[in-house]
Amino acid sequence: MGELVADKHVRYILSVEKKKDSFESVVMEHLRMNGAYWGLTALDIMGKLDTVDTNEVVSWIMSCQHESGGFGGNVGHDPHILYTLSAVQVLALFNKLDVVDVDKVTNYIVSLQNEDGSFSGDIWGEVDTRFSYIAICCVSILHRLDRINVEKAVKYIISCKNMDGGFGCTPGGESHAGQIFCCVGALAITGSLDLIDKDLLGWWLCERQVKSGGLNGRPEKLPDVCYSWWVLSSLIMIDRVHWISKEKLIKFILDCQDTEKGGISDRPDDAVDVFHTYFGVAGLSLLEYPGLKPIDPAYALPVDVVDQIFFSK
Ligand code: GRG
Ligand code: ZN
Repeated sequence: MGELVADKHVRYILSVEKKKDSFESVVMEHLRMNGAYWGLTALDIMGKLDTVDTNEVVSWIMSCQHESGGFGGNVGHDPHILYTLSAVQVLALFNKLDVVDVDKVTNYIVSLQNEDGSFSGDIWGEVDTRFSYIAICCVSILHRLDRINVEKAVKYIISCKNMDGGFGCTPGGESHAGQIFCCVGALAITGSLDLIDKDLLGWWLCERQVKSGGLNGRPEKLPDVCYSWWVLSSLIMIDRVHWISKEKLIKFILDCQDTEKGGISDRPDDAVDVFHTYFGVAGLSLLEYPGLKPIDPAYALPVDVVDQIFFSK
């Protein structure tokens, strides 16, 4: 079996950041904030965050903040809860949360909670359990969980639970591994994991492993490296990770590397991108692959960063 070519992945991530005119950068322009989170978190897990200029990143992030308190995907873009979490996560990576007006960001998140406990993604109102996770994760990092209605938020998430043990994006929505990560992560952060039938959900999740060792996001779908994050983190949070073959999954992820130019793709022989490079490296970290920092399955941040947030006061 091959090895993780970490040095090449570091070089790949840094090169994408520099090549602002490349195809990938143009496509990513509107979600640059998410891209920054993926790339920088991957670098941190590989122990190479010090190759980036902290002040440059922090000042760019702050220039993406809107007067409402939310952050946009890039300078001058409209704020959205998706980018707001990424901005807060990246500031946490650099231990720079003190530059942000915590109450201003919190007020933006609080303004997006609906009467039924759900969260909208922005002023346009789309509701999704992704936004419940993001809101809860974000205010928790900011030590402001008490500012949202946690009881209602949890109740809404539970209303999105299906008979198969999984969760969808809204009540009645089909179970999907991405939404399951969001719901399990939100329940983990709020201390509500006892509301999950762990054996039932664990069964659905471990059935996501296919012959090649990779994981898919729903029955009958193709495996994809990003589910090494969505599925695996969920299995860890409910204590059922021993229900899949770790060795086979490690092999699948390593097979998705571009061992010459660096980067990781969704499945073997596809083109690499920063998103799957992050999820591949994060998945390997969850699998305790040697040489990588451990990552927290609920906050999606390195464990030392989470410890810094909660235990440094
Ligand atoms: C901090 C890690 C982190 C996340 C923030 C944005 C977010 C919260 C969570 C997204 C969860 C989600 C819905 C992930 C799924 C992404 C994905 C690969 C969607 C593709 O779905 P389909 O149905 O693909 O197009 P399949 O694999 O089913 O063919
Ligand atoms: Zn994917």
